[in-house]
Amino acid sequence: MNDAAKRCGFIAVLGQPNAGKSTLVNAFVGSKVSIVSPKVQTTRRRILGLTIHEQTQLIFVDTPGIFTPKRSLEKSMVKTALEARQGADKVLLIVDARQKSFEASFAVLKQLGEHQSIVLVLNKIDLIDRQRLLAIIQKFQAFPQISDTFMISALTGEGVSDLLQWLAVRMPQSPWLYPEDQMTDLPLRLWAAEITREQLVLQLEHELPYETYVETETWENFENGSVKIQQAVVVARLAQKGIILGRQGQRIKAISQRARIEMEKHLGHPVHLFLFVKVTDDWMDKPHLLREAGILDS
Ligand SMILES: Nc1nc2c(ncn2[C@@H]2O[C@H](COP(=O)(O)OP(=O)(O)OP(=O)(O)O)[C@@H](O)[C@H]2O)c(=O)[nH]1
Ligand SMILES: [Mg+2]
Repeated sequence: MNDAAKRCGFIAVLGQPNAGKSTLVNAFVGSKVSIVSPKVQTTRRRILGLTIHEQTQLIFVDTPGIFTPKRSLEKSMVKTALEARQGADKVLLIVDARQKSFEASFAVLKQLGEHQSIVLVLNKIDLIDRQRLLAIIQKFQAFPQISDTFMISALTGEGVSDLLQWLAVRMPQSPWLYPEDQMTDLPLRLWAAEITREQLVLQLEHELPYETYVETETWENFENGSVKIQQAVVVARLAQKGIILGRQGQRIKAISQRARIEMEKHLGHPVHLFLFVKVTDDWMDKPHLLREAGILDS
């Protein structure tokens, strides 16, 4: 393709926790680059999802949800989200259209300010009736920074390709910044850690200690194509170890099994996954450990 015809740009994907940001980025990319769960604060770091549409390479920046942070991990997550706007060619604000009150979304809009235009994306329209959508759109009219509004379901895919097409032709002319077949900037070791964390979130639900994170300790590729991955599930207190292990280790076994299947699905070859639990006191208040967990960049 003629380089002069190419386009490439960054699209920041912002919104409250649980709005469906990661589901949407995965839908754009057509693969699970970012983990998804029914719980808030699933995404803890900035993750790029890359896709090509005709002459355009679109670089979606998935972010942690924006909310009022209290703990240091939360503060760094919200900071990461707000910083994703810098240098973005378009900013999408994903809003869960099913919410009863939109006050929290209005607060996010106020926080984002008026200097950068925002594309409002009402998500989860599969869950509400169309009549309500018009009334919701009217509620957002008080914000002049909203340049356009889309209504989508990231889960069913409704409206997603229209939005992709719309974004693609609005990206600046530029050579592509990433190789054509690359889907994310996340190194495989971190991606695999995220896949295991997704299973922890899904299988432990409210029992999962907030502080838990996963670290890939070793990664060995074998000649027959299979891979051996050893990961630590890091918890803050000894008492939390038992929650992760479950009775006779049944829970960690189930987590490991599901995570392995997910990894194999995406990697396309057999995975031997070994999980163990490690206790590290109060890691969330220690910047060097936050950095190790990929939450602080520098
Ligand atoms: N019905 C329906 N559910 C959706 C839709 N989009 C996302 N979800 C669900 O909403 C939940 C949250 O989705 P995520 O993609 O993890 O949300 P997020 O905005 O990335 O959340 P954080 O990372 O915590 O900020 C999951 O259970 C998704 O399956 C949608 O269009 N329709
Ligand atoms: Mg997310």
